[in-house]
Amino acid sequence: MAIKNAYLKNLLERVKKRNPGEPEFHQAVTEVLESLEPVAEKRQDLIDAGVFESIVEPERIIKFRVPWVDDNGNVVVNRGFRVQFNSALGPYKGGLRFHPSVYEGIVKFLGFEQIFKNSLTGEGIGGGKGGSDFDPKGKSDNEVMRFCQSFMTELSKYVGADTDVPAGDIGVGGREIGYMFGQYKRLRNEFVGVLTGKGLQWGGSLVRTEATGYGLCYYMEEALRVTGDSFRGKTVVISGSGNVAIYAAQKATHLGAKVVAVSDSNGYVYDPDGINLNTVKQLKEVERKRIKEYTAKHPGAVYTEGCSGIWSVPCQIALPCATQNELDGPAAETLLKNGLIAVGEGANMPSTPEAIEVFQRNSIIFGPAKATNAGGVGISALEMTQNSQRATWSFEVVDQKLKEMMVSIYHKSAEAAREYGLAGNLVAGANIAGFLKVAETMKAYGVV
Ligand code: NDP
Ligand code: 2IT
Repeated sequence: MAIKNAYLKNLLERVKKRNPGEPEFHQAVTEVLESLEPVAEKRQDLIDAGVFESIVEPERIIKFRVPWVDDNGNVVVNRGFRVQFNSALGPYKGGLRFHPSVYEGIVKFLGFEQIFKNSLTGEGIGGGKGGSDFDPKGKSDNEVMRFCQSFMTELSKYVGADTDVPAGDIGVGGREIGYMFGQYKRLRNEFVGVLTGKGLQWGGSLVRTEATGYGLCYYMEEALRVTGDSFRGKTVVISGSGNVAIYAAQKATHLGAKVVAVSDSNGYVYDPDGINLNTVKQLKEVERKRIKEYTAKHPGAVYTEGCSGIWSVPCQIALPCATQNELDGPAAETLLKNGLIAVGEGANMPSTPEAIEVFQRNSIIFGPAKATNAGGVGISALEMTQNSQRATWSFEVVDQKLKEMMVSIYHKSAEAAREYGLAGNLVAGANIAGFLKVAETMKAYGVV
């Protein structure tokens, strides 16, 4: 779908020119501006206020050296980033990704998506993202600790409980958040909610660990429900085997589905009896091993090298929960041939534009990442609220709030799509609903 609106078309060209060599950022901006065409047509006031111009430009980008010493005494230098994209609705909020593929374009695409996602949660949080090209894989706990301490030593100058509140993402879980929180507390002599995803003894919220995966399933269950369907009795394929994938698998199973495949960056396992989540958790959360090892405990399961083959496993519901652009056009066609009815994105931007086109053309229920995976950051915002109040809410209370948030995000998106003449298009609906709240706020602030 090419942009026809002359103003948006020109803006997109300028974004590409101004941010060369950043294809993921171009992809994320293109999708949002395409969705916003009917808004631009109706709302000249937002164009005049400079909102479209401003929203594609980060408020601030911080880029820094992260030196640390490995177990052999060698000095290693990584690169750290924090993109503070938009603070119209509240403190910058978004995860930190530690993965060798991280560079400015990845952090910008994630930070840009985060603006609209965070708006959809209904909480007061702006959009940001950060990370490093550090690879935690194969590193000792001490190496990870030294890296995290060095990373936070620099990052601490720019973040704060009312300024910018990072959290986890790929390669950043409870262990890394602990090392970074400890270092921040030491440097600043302040015990404050500067990070979310903390341990339960030191300010973390119940349900934050489960929130992204559970939230994804709550959104998809609502999307299925309005068509008279549900997860019950469905076969589900989930890519990844990290935080999002594990808890998506757990909730899909609670809801009566059978999850038959999960993956990591090396390959995927297919278990016709249904994936045993205790084994996956033990392998991934405790032993930090490869998914390949799953078959040692479950001889009926089959391991296949190469992660992209997972989409050839027949299923009715596909939940991509690993990384960006992991599900392409041909994979979408294969899923379709094998009886697909719905796709819910747990990862950020996991489907390529070609894949989304295949799903939408064939009336597959397609839940886009910035709506479907918003439960993680949504519960992060509730962690911030609990920290401000020095309160601790029960699992049941937070889980109920998560459910309500995800159902509300689904309906907000569906309603915005209808209002702008794009009924059934949950991608456009999420982009429009997420955008409008930020845009009206930016307009109210004037040119700042
Ligand atoms: P984890 O690090 O816990 O798990 C990531 C999983 O994806 C691992 O199985 C990993 O395999 C796989 N993976 C990562 N990179 C690649 C790659 N390049 N190719 C193939 N597989 C890959 O991260 P999360 O579960 O937290 O994050 C997964 C996705 O969900 C990301 O897109 C993230 O941005 C998104 N997300 C996360 C949220 C959260 O709260 N954690 C919230 C919203 C979105 P391996 O171990 O081999 O690297
Ligand atoms: O992509 C995401 O929304 C996250 N990684 C979670 C961010 C957060 O601040 O909880």
